Amino acid sequence: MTDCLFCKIAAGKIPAEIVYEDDDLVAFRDIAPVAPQHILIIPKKHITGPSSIAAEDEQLIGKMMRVAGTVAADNGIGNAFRLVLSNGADAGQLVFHIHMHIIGGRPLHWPPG
Ligand code: D5M
Repeated sequence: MTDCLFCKIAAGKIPAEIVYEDDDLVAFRDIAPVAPQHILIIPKKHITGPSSIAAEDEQLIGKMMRVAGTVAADNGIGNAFRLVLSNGADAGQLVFHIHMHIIGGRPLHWPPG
């Protein structure tokens, strides 16, 4: 998608602090961290959000979840982290390219805000 911030990051057209990249996924540090460790992982494919995941995306989204764990381990987050996906503006989604927050580095409480 031409006018998507995260598509531009995935394509290297906008700089980001990338911590992981492969053919399908990119992970980069969140520009507004809510914890000492706050990384976003996205598919390079433009998917608007969780409710737009098609059957053909199941393997890709499964991979995104699996790699989130290795990204956490490789960046010193350890075993205590939270994965967050928001769907829709009323749920706080600001960027309409699916992204999973990997949040850690401090005790995390429930419920979130
Ligand atoms: O989260 C969208 C997240 O995207 C939010 O935590 C800020 C982050 N963000 C926005 N622009 C950038 C850039 N340029 N680099 C890194 N991170 C960014 P949401 O779940 O949609 O509320």
